[in-house]
Amino acid sequence: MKLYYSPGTCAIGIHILLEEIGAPYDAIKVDFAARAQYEAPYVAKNPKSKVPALERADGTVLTEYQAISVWLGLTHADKHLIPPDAERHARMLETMDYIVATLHMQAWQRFWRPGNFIANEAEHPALKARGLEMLAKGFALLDAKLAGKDWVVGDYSLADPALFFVSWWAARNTRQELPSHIAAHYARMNARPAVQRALKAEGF
Ligand SMILES: N[C@@H](CCC(=O)N[C@@H](CS)C(=O)NCC(=O)O)C(=O)O
Repeated sequence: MKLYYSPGTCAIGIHILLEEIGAPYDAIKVDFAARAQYEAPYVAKNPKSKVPALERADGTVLTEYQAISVWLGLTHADKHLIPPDAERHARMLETMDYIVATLHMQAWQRFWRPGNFIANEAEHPALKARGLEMLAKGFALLDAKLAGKDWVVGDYSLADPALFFVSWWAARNTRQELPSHIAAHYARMNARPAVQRALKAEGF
């Protein structure tokens, strides 16, 4: 397998899962500073010009955190990254969708890329502030759900690296104080050897 990533992005979530699974893979850096995601060699791999992308042994490429993580979880069932019961399986997907579709693509996007929403730069500070406000609401919701649990659905699952990357950006990039249960989850994630290996591989 080949993981296409750029350091500091949401691709860290899949990077962590690959380390948890322990199957052989190559991590291939896409140079965002050089805008390599928009150049022909990478566009041929992933026309969406995004990371993460996972190239499998047959040469096909899978994109989107949820699709890649579910595929990894199902093809490495012995690692127990997907809960066996319907309730927790559904709750895991519910949380992943909220993190990816709302916290990442709506809240963080407003903060990182206000120009993707409104061209008028005078409106960007308000848009960025709105992004952080949406994020705070999301963290408060997830914090309440984490009470009394070490991991998102009880046992460690595909949802935990997703929560990690949105928490990581808040803790590292914008120095926000995380609510207590999210902060404890973030500390537990940082203590996992797979997380340390993935961070180190990306230069952190
Ligand atoms: N919904 C996608 C989001 C992927 C995404 O937006 N990745 C960002 C990095 S965090 C990216 O590659 N951005 C490159 C660009 O927009 O130029 C997923 O969950 O995998």
